[in-house]
Order: sequence, then structure tokens, then C-alpha cells
Amino acid sequence: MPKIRSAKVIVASPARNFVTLKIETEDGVHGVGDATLNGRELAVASYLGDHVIPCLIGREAHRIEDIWQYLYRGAYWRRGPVTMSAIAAVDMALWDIKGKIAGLPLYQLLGGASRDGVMVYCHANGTTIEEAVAAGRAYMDQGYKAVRLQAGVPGLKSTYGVPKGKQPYEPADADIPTENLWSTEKYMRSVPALFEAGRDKLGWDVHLLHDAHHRLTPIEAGRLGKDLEPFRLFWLEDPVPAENQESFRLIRRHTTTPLAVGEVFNTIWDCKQLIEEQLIDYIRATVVHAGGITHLRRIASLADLYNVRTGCHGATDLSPIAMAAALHFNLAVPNFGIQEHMSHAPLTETVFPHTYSYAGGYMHPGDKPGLGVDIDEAEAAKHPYKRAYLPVNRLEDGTLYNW
Ligand code: EZ4
Ligand code: CO
Repeated sequence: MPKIRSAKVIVASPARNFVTLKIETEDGVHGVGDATLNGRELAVASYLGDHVIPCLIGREAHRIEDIWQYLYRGAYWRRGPVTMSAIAAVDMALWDIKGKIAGLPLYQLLGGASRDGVMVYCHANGTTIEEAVAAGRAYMDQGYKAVRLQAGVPGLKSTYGVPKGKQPYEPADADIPTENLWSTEKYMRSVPALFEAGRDKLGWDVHLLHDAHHRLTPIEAGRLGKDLEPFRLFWLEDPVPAENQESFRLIRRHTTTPLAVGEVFNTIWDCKQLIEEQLIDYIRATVVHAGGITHLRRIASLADLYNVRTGCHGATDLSPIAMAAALHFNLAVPNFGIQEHMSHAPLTETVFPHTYSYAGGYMHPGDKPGLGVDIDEAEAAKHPYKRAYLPVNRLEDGTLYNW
């Protein structure tokens, strides 16, 4: 059985910051894992480089479950985004190695394809409702079956999901966080009009989604969900911050709009109650921030018991390595729902060559052994890390609020 000979962390910024773990066996087979935690990149790099890699050398690369338990239970300090992103990177890289040695794409090791392709949703944004809906139409012309609509809120200078200029949406762009202003009242008045226009102009043969980005209280979320019921959303995402899982009981009491939560979750414990009480419809935990393929499968298996489907986070701060891993997972998992998809910048694509592809609303991971993605280290080295933070949000009276 091949042993791990070396491992290294690569921090680079091809269009944005990414942290990558590369593990190599004694036989010279290597695997890659994404360890990017937006705005806290160097903390994960240090966790891996200073505390994980020394413990990996000499271990059998095939013992993925044992290594996962070793890093989770063995560290004494459990959970948390830094720890779980580091464990995820190791896990992804080891699955990549196992696939390469087996000569099989990862999804085959996970039980094989449960579907022909992975339905993805894209981001249609606009400063105005008209712009957002036109962007949705343009994506539908490219074959997308599912579109997330976000529009500027009248009276607010900036809104979550709406890019500056015509740039792709990537708000982690400031050396010190920029400060945005928020008004729930203005937002709540504007969203139903967005979806009324969306259904009017885009019709009913497209899935429409929306992200409230943790900005509401449970009763506000109940009202928004109710106001949006006529437009039959595929989901309303992150209506409230979800540390308090029982708060979703209140939302559920008031609306049948499906709910999606979990892009900031790290373990099964973050969503245990949400799933067991059937308080959500889609779990958005990702392969990178929730402990890798090994742990995400466990979350999905629990979710399957309660008719909760997967809807993995897939914004551009998840590297193409995480995207590849998500696509293999999505193709195989029985209770797949949908996958978020934002195109990476061309420079990102150059640094992470990959086999996954998009056609007609669906993505496929490709059939190369392992994950089917790699890092071009020479290219990566040309783009050094640059500190970049997400914005923070304040209410109009200056109170710090949820971004
Ligand atoms: O704010 O990925 O649904 N997608 C999102 C993203 C997140 C960023 C945070 O790093 O909410 O835009
Ligand atoms: Co989101």
C-alpha cells in the first residue's frame, strides 16, 4: 500500500486567493485538495503546514477514513471552519490519489453515476429588476434550467449579489473590509417585485432561486417566504443565520417556500436538527468547508432519511478542485438536488486545468481517474497571495449587522 511521501500547501491568487494542498505518495502519484476559506486563507494554510502535514508523512494513502478520524478525533479540538477546511483538503487529495491508482474517476468509487448530469444554477444579477431578469434570460439562452435572481434594492447603495460594474460577483476584494448599508424594510419591499417580473418575463419552465444571505429574522423570513409563494421558488437560501437551528421552526410555520441552508456549515452537527425536524429542503454544505467527501457523504445520508436534498455551495471562492470534487459527489449521491455554479475567471482556469464541463444546464466531472483537476504550480507561483476580505454590513443607524 503506497505511503504518503510529501505534502505541501500552495497559496496563490490567480484572480482571487486559493489555498491548495498537494499530497504525493512514495510511488509518485499525487492528489490535490482545496483548502480555501475566503478571507481566512492563511489560517488554514498554517493549520495544514504547521499541524497536519507533519502527521501525514508515512501514512498509508488509501486509509482515507482512518486519516479523517485521526485528524478529527485525534486533534481533540473538533469542528470549526479552519479545522474542517484543512481536513477536507486532505480528504479530497486522498480520494484523488485513490481514483488515480484505481484508474477510475472518483464518482465510480462513490457508487457510480446516479444521473446523466449535474443540474446547476447560475447567478443572474442586476442593479435593477430589468437588468437581473435580462441576465436570467441570457443564461436561459445558454441552456441553464435554474437561475438565481438578485437585484439592487432601491434606496441602498449596494446589495448582496449585485456586482460593481459588470464584473463577475466577487466581493472579497478589499484589503480591509468595505462597509455596506442594509435595510430589511427596503429589501423586503423589493424582492416580490423581482420575482413577479421574473415569472412574467422568464416563464414557468425555469427554476428560480434567491439568496437572502442571512439578513432576516425568523418572522421576517416567514413573511418573505409567504410573499414569494405565488412565484414558486426552487428555494429561498439562508433566510436567517442558522446557529440557532430551532429558529427555523418559526419560519416553517409560516411558509411553504422551500428553504436552503448550510454554505457556512462545517459538520453534520450544524444541520442535525434542521434535517431531523425537516426544517429545510436543501442542505448547502460543501466538500471544502464541511470536512471533504467523507463527511459530506455522511451529511447527505442523514439528509436522505428526511427527504432533504443536496444543493452544494459553488461560488468562485471555492476553487476548481472543490468544484470537481462536488461534481463527482453530485453525480453519485442519491439525494442530489442542484449545484451552484459560477464561472471562474480565465486566469483561475489556467492555474487549475480540469476535465469537468458544462452543456445545456448540466455539468459533468469527466472520466479521468481521480478528481480530473490539477494545479499548475509554475503558473500559480506568478500570482502571489494578496489579502482580500468580504464586506461587512451595517444597518442604516450604524449597527453592525450580518453580511
Ligand atoms: O457569500 O461564497 O450563495 N452564495 C453565496 C456566496 C458567499 C461567498 C462567501 O465566501 O452566498 O456569494
Ligand atoms: Co449563499
